[in-house]
Amino acid sequence: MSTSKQLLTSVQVARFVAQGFLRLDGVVPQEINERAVATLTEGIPDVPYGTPLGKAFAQNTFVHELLALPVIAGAVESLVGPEPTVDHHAVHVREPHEGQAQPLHGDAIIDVRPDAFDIQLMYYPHEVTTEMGGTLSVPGSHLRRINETDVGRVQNLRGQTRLTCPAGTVVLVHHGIWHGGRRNDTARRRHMYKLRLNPTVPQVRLWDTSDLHDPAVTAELNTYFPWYEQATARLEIYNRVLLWRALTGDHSFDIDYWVTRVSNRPTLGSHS
Ligand SMILES: O=C(O)CCC(=O)C(=O)O
Repeated sequence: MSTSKQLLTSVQVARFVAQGFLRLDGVVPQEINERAVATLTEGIPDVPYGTPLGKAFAQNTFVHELLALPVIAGAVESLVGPEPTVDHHAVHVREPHEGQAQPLHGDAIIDVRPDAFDIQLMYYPHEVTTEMGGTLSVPGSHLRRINETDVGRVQNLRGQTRLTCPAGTVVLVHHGIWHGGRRNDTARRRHMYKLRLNPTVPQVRLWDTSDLHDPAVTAELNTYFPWYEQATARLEIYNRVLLWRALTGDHSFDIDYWVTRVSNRPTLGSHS
């Protein structure tokens, strides 16, 4: 197994910008999964806000080993850069036959940062089946600003996904993604470990940019999701262009001229 970080490609980062998540199925070895389930069952100590990631978890902990996996280390660095800080972490449990689902929500108040984002690492150390209350999320929702559970009255949206996955799956999500734990209809507890990371460097070209000009990048950024309204969908693309400009430093990047048109502000004398 390679021990060097596996950075994401531009196409993968563009997909993250469009969809709001990156899914890595079954990437964590079973030995770490088993230790994780035992630790999550016992409970985990708090980590103070702002602790550097490199200092937050002792070497013999499952979190340290999880984050050292080249595929995870590379994906995290590609999105938030080296040495992010820990915002918080938590164990999320869907109890057996709990009888209810969590309302759809975003994990923070409206966050207006146009050129930065946090990631949340969601780790499922055991298999999650359809009946077990996998996390529901709404692809392409992360740039539609909402205030925590104010979106909870929305029950179902076309294109939403309810996670089922093999043991050892990690999903990295943009902090704005709409999500919620589903009802667990089995007799088994469903665990998920979540870690929010804050960048400490500008999030500019942190990934492997060798494919930056691949037409597949624009195709990813131009993806529509079935729950979008016909007109408002364009705002999603517009917001992705703004984010892509920030992430690449290329302020001429556009799709269908939308950002260029809206930012056109000629000043007096500009033709003199
Ligand atoms: O348990 C889950 O699947 C999701 C829980 C979660 O992410 C939350 O409460 O913010």
